Amino acid sequence: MKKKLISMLLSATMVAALLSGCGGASGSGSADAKASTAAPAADTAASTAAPAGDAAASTAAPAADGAGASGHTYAIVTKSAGNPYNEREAAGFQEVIEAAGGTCIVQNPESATADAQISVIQSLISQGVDSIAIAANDANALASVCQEAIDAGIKVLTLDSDVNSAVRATFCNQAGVQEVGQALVDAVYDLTGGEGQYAILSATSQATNQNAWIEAMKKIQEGDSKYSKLELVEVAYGDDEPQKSTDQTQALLQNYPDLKVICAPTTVGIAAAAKVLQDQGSAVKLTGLGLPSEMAEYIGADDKHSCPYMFLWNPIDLGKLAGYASIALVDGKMTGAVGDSFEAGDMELSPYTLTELADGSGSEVILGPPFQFNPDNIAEWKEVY
Ligand code: RAM
Repeated sequence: MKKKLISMLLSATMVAALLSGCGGASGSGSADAKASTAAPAADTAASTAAPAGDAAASTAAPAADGAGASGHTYAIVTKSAGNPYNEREAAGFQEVIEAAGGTCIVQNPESATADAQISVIQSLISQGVDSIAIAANDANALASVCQEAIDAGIKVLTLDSDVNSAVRATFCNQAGVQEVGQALVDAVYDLTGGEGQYAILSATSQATNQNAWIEAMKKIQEGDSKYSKLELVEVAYGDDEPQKSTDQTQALLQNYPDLKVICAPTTVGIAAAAKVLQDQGSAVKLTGLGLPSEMAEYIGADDKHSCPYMFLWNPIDLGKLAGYASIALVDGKMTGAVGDSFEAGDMELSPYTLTELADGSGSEVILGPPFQFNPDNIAEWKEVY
């Protein structure tokens, strides 16, 4: 236990160091890069669903196989700036690229829109980077700029939120869409007592990942009479902006006096909603996808806490996975075809194999299952991410 705590503190320090070296756009040539290359390669305590790992073994694990990364430039484009989830994702990516001797460019667009990403991607194409990993704000609006990048010889992949699968090699998916949808519907079922009104507070209306999870929730609900007494009254959009998410939460409370639960499948939305509900002493309960470090004060089983439990995965590991996938694509060790596999250093499930998307249109690689955070484990995990 002691070892685990030390390891988590190390991990938290590592993330802090990485975040401080990971501004709007950072090349690894800067002094900032030292912070991340000096950090330990990995840490089991920060791994997805394994709070009880033996940390000593993993901190001693070797860094990424750096062959081929040196001399190459790998970019990551997050959904938007100012979102701590995105910062952790980029930190994991940067750690892997720099440990392998590559140059990392982190781009956080000003807002969570396709337009903001298009101009950033166009500039990366002009710079002649070797790969671009994108957390997409829109599946289709980014298609032509992704094609432009591919035509320029750049490897394009996605993480967190996909584009149309025709215009990227593969998608680093944080968890199976069906698994996330099922976890959320079951949480809503549990917290409503199996019947009554609930609302969803999402990110942007175009976000591929949130839309896929919401679609999965609706299908699961429609397909099983167990859920027939649940009523989804509205899907509201807070655009992954704290203020808009706060306003949308207040509007939901006002418009639906019988509302029992809000489900927010976005770390920004859930944190904003948690504060509104807890400050107001509302009886409406909250669940969804949240960062433990932002949600710890709202998680609890009693009436004083707005969120009994929620889910997520390790965003640092998701960034790391995309880093390793980028290196493998640039090295020519994989093309993104279903069945391709790639080494991911000391990550728990390495080597990872690309599997087929549910609709058969392309490949994805899944980080792991969603993990539940509750009053029993939140104190431990809020230190990690
Ligand atoms: C927000 C973003 C991100 C999503 C998480 C759960 O930070 O919308 O894309 O994966 O929430």
